[in-house]
Amino acid sequence: MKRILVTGAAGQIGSDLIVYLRDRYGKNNVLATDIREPAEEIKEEGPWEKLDVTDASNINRIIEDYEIDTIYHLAAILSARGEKNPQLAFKVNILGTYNVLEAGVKYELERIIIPSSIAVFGPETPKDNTPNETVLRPTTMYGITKVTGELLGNYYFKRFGVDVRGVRFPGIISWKTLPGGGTTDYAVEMFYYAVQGKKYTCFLREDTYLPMMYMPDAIRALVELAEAPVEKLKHHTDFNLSAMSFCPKELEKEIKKYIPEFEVEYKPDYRQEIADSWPRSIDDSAAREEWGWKPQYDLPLMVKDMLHNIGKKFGKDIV
Ligand code: AKB
Repeated sequence: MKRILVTGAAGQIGSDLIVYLRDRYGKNNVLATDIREPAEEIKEEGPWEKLDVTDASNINRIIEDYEIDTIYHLAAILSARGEKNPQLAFKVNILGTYNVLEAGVKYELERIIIPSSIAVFGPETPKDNTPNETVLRPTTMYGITKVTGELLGNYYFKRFGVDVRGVRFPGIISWKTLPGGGTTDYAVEMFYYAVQGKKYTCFLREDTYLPMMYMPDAIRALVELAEAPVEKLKHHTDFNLSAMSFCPKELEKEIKKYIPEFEVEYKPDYRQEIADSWPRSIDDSAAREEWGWKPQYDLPLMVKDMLHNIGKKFGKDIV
């Protein structure tokens, strides 16, 4: 029986992952933890504990109390927030990951899943169809911490036999919980403005292509990788992952098919430089070959589902 600890459970990915894992492994077998209070639904439907991942003794206490054998370590400071406070990003992302990996050794955990990001790439990386093995010289603190996390995870696998796995997520789009502090956040914000009949000011240029993924694919990717037989994996912590690539203008046009009066203006800020340092599209053939990865959502399908669900949140029947 799996006993799973999820860090960062109140965040964008965590709040969807918790529901999925509790359905799959049983409500009481999935412990939600975060430094912030999660949504009521997460607290009511299963166990939850406050956890600061920079505090190793609290991680260890929780693993012992709940007899944890698997960790999904999501707690992290993302790219844009990380540029506002690089010291905090370093502390949370590097120390948090180190504490989780050390706990993996101490408690002989069965598996640790640590998402990485397209932020591991930098301006010198090929921009189109970016290969799995390529130049990793990020220019953001977030990217630097994610490269470190990938390398540490591979090291702990080889050196201590801890089964650490991870994917390089593109921008994740979802309707349940807003993302916080990322460069790809515009792709979620745009929907909320459109549905509420408000004009949106986009912080990226209209032609900025970035790799993106819809949340149901992202959750499935994490769990499919977590459950893949280890002998099939040549990579461990650093799988490229792809689903769709679009620019803000294309997203605006797709939303306008349902909400024609929607207006967007483009005023790039400091996040443009971050976006310009990342790939436009990703080659994910290693994930496809080694554990059968295949996305289900493209841009039109994602937009339809997002507008349906965000519409419902605001009592509007858009799709
Ligand atoms: C961010 O924009 O920082 C994240 C990411 C791509 O990892 N969404």
